[in-house]
Amino acid sequence: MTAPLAECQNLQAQVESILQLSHQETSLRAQDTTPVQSSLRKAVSPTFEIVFAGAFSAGKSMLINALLERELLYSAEGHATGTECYIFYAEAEQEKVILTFLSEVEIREQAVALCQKLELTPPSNINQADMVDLLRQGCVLIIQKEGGESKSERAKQAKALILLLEGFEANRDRIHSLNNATYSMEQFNFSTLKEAASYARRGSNSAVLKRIDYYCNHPLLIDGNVIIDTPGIDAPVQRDAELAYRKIENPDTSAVVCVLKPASAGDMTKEETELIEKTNSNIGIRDRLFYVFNRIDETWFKPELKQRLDKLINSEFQNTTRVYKTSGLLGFHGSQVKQYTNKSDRFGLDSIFAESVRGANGQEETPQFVNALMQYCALAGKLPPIFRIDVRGYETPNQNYERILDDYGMPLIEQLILDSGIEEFRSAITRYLTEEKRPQLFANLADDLQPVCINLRNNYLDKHRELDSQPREIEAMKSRELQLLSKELQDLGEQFLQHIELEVNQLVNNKCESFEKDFLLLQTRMIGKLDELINTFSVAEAYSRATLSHRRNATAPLIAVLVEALYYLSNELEDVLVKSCQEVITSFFQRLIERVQKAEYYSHLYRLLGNDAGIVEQIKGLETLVQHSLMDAAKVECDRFVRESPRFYDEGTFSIYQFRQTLAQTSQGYDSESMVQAEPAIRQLLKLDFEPKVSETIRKNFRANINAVLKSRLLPLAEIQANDILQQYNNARNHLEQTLEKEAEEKIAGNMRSQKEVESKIADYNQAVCGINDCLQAMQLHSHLLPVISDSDYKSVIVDAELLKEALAV
Ligand SMILES: Nc1nc2c(ncn2[C@@H]2O[C@H](COP(=O)(O)OP(=O)(O)O)[C@@H](O)[C@H]2O)c(=O)[nH]1
Ligand SMILES: [Mg+2]
Repeated sequence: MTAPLAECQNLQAQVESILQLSHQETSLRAQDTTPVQSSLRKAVSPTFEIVFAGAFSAGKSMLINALLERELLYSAEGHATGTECYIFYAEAEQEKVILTFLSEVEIREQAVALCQKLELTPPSNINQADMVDLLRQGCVLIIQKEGGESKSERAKQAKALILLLEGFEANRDRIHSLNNATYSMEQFNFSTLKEAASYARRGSNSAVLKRIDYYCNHPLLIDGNVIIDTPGIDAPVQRDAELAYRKIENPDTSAVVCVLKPASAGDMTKEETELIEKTNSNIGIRDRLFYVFNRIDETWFKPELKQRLDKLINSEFQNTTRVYKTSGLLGFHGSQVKQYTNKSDRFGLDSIFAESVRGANGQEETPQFVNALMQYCALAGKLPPIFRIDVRGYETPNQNYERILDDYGMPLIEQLILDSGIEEFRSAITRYLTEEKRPQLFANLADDLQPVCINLRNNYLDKHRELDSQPREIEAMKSRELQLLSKELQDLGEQFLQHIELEVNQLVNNKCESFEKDFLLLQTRMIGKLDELINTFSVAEAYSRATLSHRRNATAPLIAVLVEALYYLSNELEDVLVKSCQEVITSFFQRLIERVQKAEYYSHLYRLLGNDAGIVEQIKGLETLVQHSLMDAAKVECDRFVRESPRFYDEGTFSIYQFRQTLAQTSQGYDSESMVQAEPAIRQLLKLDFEPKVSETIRKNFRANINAVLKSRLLPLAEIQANDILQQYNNARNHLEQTLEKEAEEKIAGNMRSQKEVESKIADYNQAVCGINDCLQAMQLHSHLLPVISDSDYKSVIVDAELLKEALAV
């Protein structure tokens, strides 16, 4: 494995320290750093996962075999298996395989799904031999009827079901009912990767394997490269297809090889388009995408397919250079024939193809490769003229194969390999993995870091400059503060005025909750008092007061009793209104003073003057005035209660009716007795008279009075006071002179501290950036370097001062 460059060993910590510095700056918090995090992960990750994805039978597994020039993966016509294969690097003597099986439940699910497709009765229990046998027979029948196991989709599915059932039977003791059992190669007594791979490649075994991990000695896998073979994106078992998509969307996936089928189908399928869209949206993958149009051999003898493919590539894939056209089948087997066969084993018919040659009834079958090669040889114009090949109709394909290879030998195979496009694909992916990958991952990281660094750098420089522009001398700082003083005083006065205006406005518009609560209490008290007065009103007492003031008379009229009552009620109510009003106003001013004292201008004023310029005192003085003026208003208001309601005696009102009734009652005799007996009627009469008057006062008149008084008193006061504050310039100046010295000292010290902080952050930043740049330079990525902050970017003032000192000293 290539050792990571020494210069890049601290890369992760350095990048993280840049991110941390960036997070510390409030102004940069909104910046999205997820791209940096994701590209950092890729750059430092020990593994680089290359996922092969595509439709089933596109030739993914074959392509991987061809890439590694080894028969590792199961590749066959027909049913798509859900096996996921990982191929990791291993030293030659440490090659191994780890096998993970499907659970019995998963196998049954697949069996049921296939039965449904084939319209066979699904097995209730796949452990029951007779039931399984019956199914197998059903499948054999289907295959016969279709004319062979690869003759139709239905035949292929029947074959798949047979393989699944066989695989289950053969591996019964290794398969667990619910969980996925995992075995090492040794547990199977395999001693080489080859043996284990050929076990896994057997169709029936492959059908029941969930995942295979190969550890394989191949230079392509060095440097953490992991090749992953996924089930087809169009796998009939939903879960298998999802597995493939999930792998593509996984952030750990670093590159994707899309193995596409249009060379044999003419067009991209819906799933293939979806695959390309999904890879494009994974930021872990970026442009690390390879498009392989496999099965290119099929276009050689179908010009229409070739045309459609060329058109597709020219229209949809013109933005990428990573487009390859391959024939995995010819490339892989060609290289196997070239490496491992010769005339003595009939160019593989007796060795590498022996298994597929061996027919059921002693007759030889034709391997897929032989058929494909014959087709290739028969192509007019495809081969250079030195190959004058004669494919004879009277010989079997295998005989033709043996003879042709005998005649033309390896040059023909080499031409085939060249035409298969496999070498070109292999060298492109090898170049990418060994030369381009690392630098590209680091370049991506650098590019993602660039904006973060630029922002951070600008932020530090701005802060430093801002602090630099602050005065450094106490005298300078003082004079700056004093310059601002007059404006500050003006602003504070203005703020006070605005505050008072706001308070008044809220009060007038019934928006001050506390005041509304207080006023409601005043209203309830008045209404309560009126009720109490009427309910306890004594006619006897009023009568005796009336006769007392007319000594010559022994009797008094009803009107006299009523007059006494009017005075009595009015005066009692006045006491309540005056007292309640006092309370309302007291608490209003208390609140106002509290709010003023809490306001920012108030403490600011204190800092400038050492006092509040008399604000609170003025407000308190105003309170007394307001109290007096509202007390007078309350008295006037209640004094008017003495008069009857203007409509009281109007014809047709209930009050005049009540009055006549009462009069009729009191006229029964001339002693006090008749009067006292009419007490309820008199109380009723008083109620009729007073209720509207009191209501008018507390609901309308008096509230309007309060509003008017407060408004007309408070606003002028605030204006005068605002002006007063402005006039405090000399006082403020005197006061500030004393306090500023200390404040300036603190402020300068604070600025120095902040500046030191910024400088120390700049140092941290530079350290990280220099480290990263060393790494980038070691990777030859000179055009991706990140910006450092040099002394001259921010230290100019200090440096000048020092130079000056030195110059003076000389
Ligand atoms: N004609 C032709 N057949 C191929 C090619 N590549 C693979 N195949 C055949 O297609 C079938 C499916 O291949 P496989 O590698 O299992 O496809 P996968 O499902 O994508 O893994 C097998 O029978 C292969 O021999 C190719 O380039 N040309
Ligand atoms: Mg496959």
